[in-house]
Amino acid sequence: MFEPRPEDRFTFGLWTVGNVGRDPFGEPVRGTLTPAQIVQLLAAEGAWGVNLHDNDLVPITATLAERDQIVREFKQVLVDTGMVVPMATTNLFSDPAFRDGAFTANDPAIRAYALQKTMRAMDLGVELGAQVYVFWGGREGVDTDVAKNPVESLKRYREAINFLTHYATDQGYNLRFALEPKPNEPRGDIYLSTVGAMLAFIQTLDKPEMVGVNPEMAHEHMSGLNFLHAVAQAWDAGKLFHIDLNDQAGGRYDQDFRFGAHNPKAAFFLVQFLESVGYTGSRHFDAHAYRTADMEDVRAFARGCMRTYLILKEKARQFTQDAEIQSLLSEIHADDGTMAQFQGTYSPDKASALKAAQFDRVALGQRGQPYERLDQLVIELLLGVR
Ligand code: GCO
Ligand code: MN
Ligand code: MN
Repeated sequence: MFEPRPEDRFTFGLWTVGNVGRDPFGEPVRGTLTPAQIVQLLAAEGAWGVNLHDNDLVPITATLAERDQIVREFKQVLVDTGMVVPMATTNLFSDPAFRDGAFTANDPAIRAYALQKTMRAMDLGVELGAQVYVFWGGREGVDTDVAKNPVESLKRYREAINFLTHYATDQGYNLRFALEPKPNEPRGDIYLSTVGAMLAFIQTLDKPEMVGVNPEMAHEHMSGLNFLHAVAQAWDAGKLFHIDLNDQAGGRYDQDFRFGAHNPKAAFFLVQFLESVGYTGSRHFDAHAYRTADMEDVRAFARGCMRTYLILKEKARQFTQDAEIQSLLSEIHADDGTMAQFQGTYSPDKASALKAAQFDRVALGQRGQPYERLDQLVIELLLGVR
């Protein structure tokens, strides 16, 4: 039970299990794995696919000939392991050239270089089969607002995404863009910091239909926000093109914990949501093992992400089968239909009828809701005693 299968659509970034455990205070604790070794490890643990930044596979210093050979060999590894690459992205944050950002950098040459690098990385992603292209603006921000005008930055960001949607269309690529918000780290403040901000920005683009979001659990939690609500709004807008699953305690550094490691209850409601609405995209884990992990523990980390998802999916199924939970839910959602005359689409008649209606406000205010009982049932379900 809880063995991952390809239809579960579990993916990891090359950079996740490949994380060597460097942090601002310490050197790497694990050796570097080659992309081939990472793909083999993930395939052995039951993942469906692997995602990558251009430079996770092709070093930034590689010549065109080296690039082609690396890609050829990597494609063979994919064939050998049966793994797919559903998503690709650009590293626009590691190289010193991007110290002031990429699309929003003040230096026009850096903005142009960032566009060039992204077009090449899109070519690479498409060559590997990617259909989703992620944009995480890790350094698209400031450490001090004296550096950039925030409106000008949005204009630059918009211009870059527009340019790239036109490029993808011109090339005939079957690619959808997924913009990934984050509030901070590695910049003091990153532009378009939340899913809500990103959704509003998308509507200002030339080709909004091509662009959606890649919400990340840790990123919304870093802002103290409810990830489920962010995902639900993206879904409602038809913009949930991808998702980054991990975990994060509020008020901490950027932790990228194993999915469900910190807040299994929030993870449960998220899995329940994704499964019940019929989300068909990747379940992508953007997390990494604790710095204390050795390679065996890194495998345990990868297995743990997928197992927790599947366990929570099973809990979501039990939730729908649990008579007590379901009867409380029908009590909560009861509707005798008498209010329907006042609700739904506006009409002048409805509005006058509603204005004239009598409500017993005091009685309405006396009615409670059994959310304590219901929530405790959820807790007991999650704790395994139901
Ligand atoms: C982070 C981000 C990244 C992106 C990745 C793919 O906090 O570092 O979540 O891991 O998701 O660059 O775009
Ligand atoms: Mn992140
Ligand atoms: Mn991410």
